[in-house]
Amino acid sequence: INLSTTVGAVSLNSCIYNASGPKCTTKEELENIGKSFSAAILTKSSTLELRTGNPSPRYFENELGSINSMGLPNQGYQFYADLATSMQQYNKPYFISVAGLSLENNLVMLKHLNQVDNIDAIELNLSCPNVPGKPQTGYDFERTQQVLDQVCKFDRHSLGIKLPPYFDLIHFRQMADIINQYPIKFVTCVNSIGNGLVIDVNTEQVVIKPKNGFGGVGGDYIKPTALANVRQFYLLLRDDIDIIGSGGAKNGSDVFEHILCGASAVQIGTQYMREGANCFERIEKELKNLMAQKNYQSIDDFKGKLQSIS
Ligand code: RRO
Repeated sequence: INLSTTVGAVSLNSCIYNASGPKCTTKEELENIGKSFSAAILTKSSTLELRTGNPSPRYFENELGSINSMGLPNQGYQFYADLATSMQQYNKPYFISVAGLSLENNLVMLKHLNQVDNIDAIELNLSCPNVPGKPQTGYDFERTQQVLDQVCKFDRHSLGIKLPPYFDLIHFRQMADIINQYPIKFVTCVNSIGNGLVIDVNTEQVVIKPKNGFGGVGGDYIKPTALANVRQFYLLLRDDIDIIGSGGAKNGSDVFEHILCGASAVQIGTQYMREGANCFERIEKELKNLMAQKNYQSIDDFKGKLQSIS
């Protein structure tokens, strides 16, 4: 059984890797991903300058998932660029996530990263929900078009975008019509569901400190929304744009569902945070077992082949 796949022009030995966010901020965390079964190394979203992020507690999880308002803590994009050569030792692609606080910042970062070797792709985050006063670009269609107009000029590295979840069929179509105009190589669906609220009944309190408890929701809570977004964009985007699934995948069966909806690869966020880097080997085994039961040899045997009820 072969789990190999592609993310844009980049080849991966397996279709499972880390989502940007959990445990991918420091050199040690990225090395850990390098040593694991993760098919790629994807960094925490980076900004022009180092950020310490929002005050703690800023992450909480329960049996159903997670809520976070990290506020983009990261070492600054240059740190992740400087790691690119040493990350080559792990013989897997190295992806940098970029989440500038302005279009101008994104352009500065992409222009510089364009000159750096050994970066296999950039995932431009258009969907951070947690920086007070900064709207999610992906919910502003006009703004998204302006951003893509500019960022697509820097295309030496494979460029993909990370989208927020959408909930209306018209919005899927509007966003797909915009993306289809640009040389985007992959689209990652989805970021956390923004500005949810998790409450502790005992204390009658919110569970995270920033923004009075409002934060991005991940894990089981969001799997149906993530699958719907993967499916919609798989059906609406150009054939040469790969869909990367992200949202609620914690076992082989969840990854299978994402691929059935059309994902070429699947990222693990909340479950990687919970379990650590051993999750990649476990989930890979589970996916292979499920494929064996179904007599599938490769991802292409079932990718996108979700059936409707006739
Ligand atoms: O750092 C964060 O607060 C954060 C980001 Br940039 C993001 O894209 N998604 C998220 O759930 N948290």
